Amino acid sequence: MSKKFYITTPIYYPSASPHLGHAYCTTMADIIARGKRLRGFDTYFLTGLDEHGEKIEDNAKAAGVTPQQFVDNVATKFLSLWDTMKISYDDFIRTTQPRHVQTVQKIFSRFVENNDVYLSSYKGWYCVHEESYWTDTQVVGENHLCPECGRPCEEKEEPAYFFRCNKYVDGLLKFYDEHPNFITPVGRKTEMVNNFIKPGLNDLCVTRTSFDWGIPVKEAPGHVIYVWLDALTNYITALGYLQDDDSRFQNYWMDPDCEIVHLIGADITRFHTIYWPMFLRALGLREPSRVFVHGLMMMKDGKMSKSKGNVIPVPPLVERFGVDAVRYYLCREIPFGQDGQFTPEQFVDRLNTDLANNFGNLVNRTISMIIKYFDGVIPAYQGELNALDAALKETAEKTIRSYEVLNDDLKVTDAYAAVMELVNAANKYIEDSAPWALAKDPTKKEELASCMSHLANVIFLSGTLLSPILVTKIPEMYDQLGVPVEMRNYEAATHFGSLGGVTVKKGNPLFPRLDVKTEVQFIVDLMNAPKEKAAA
Ligand code: ME8
Repeated sequence: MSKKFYITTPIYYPSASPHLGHAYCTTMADIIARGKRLRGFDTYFLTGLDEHGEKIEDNAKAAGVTPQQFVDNVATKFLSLWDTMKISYDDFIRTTQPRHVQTVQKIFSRFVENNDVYLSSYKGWYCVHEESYWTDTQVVGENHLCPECGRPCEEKEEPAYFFRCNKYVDGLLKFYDEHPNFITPVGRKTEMVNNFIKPGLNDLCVTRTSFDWGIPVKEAPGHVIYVWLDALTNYITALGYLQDDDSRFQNYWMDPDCEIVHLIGADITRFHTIYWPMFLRALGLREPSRVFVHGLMMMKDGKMSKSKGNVIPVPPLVERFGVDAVRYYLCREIPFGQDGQFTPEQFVDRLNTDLANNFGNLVNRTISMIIKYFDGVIPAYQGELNALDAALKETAEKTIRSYEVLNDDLKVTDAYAAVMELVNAANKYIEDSAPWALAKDPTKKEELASCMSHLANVIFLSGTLLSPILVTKIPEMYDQLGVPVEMRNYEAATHFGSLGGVTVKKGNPLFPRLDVKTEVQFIVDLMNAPKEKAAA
């Protein structure tokens, strides 16, 4: 039976158009999901939108449309971006869908029945932007600024239901201890414990009466369910929890051996690592295996965000450089789990160095040599003839192991860096083996054949390992290398030496070299376009 893997992204607020920051998280989730599918895991990949809450209601009002019209409009932009980025999600949940709304109401009723929530009234500092209440000690300075986004909070009092956090806090700490990998990177766990749990965790306010755009509480007319309770449960409602067909929920969530990973940005760690496990406990359900906190895409002037006006629109970037290049940049340039700064120079440099000079060039050179020396037919693999062959094969096999271990540990950037090291090693192998010299000596025909077959097999392997990122170029590479359709899979590619006797076909370079000056200017213009538009 194949191993199971369930991965999710945050469900984004459709309050504005998506940008490269959103694309970053979803693309990384996609690369991870495709990597698991490639290796035969039973994989399910969920993304979607968090469509309720006061912020959406306010935005819709400002735009002169209903909240539903507003979110329907922004949803098409997200869907179109995921199409552009070739995101292979299995489901796209929107929290306004009846399947979600009805299930959240059932979940809330369970909380009422089990005495996990109680009715009281809430007074606190509310940040509309973060959809969060803060206490007197959490708001910053005299103006009561939101500790998360720095905007002023407003003081509010309203009747509300509260979730009994105290009932679950000890269990949560025990769970952290028993599952040291639950929050990654680990520094984030210390932050949660010291900043939120140790100072004393208040019961969480889980309904609102001050606005309407939310899921109504059946037990209390006038109350809508707090957007974070509504949002977090998407991870189970999308699988069919408490619905007629709950086969996916049973297959993934209820299988203790299924690895469940939530990918999130640091801004929403508190909700995912404190409240979400508590809600699950209250429902008698298992916790996710891991909450992986990825870094933020930064610009020179701070976090890339719509409100800062420093966002990079994705479609023109993809149109110019290709979707594979943008995906590769995101995965390889920003160490997964750390913040990364976008600069046009590094973007162009990364593509030139890794894709054009290193990988693309290896493919090009090898195919040209096979055409020149063997009429285009890849010699059958005969084992390793010399020390150089043996060393290359050993590196290839080591790479497969690292790729699997690093990917399984979500060290995704390192996993792909390891593949690039193999590609580097193959380029160096060409220099060391000097096939042009072997070709001049008729007694070296066998060594020349071995050299070509080693190169073709390293390309077959490294291209396949890169296929979760390079989703359009690897099929092209397979065509150029003459890989039969039935061999375009992980098993064949990791069986070193399986490729031989097939005919290569010279095609266009997979990744043409970019002119640094022209392309940097193109991106700079793209970055300036919104500012110019705003000024006009
Ligand atoms: O918080 N760099 O939605 P949201 C990297 N609806 N990632 C970024 C980013 C950047 N500059 N900007 C945004 C919400 N993100 C809730 C989530 S989940 C049950 C509910 C990514 O639209 C990052 O993953 O504000 C961050 O956590 C998420 O978008 C926040 O999206």
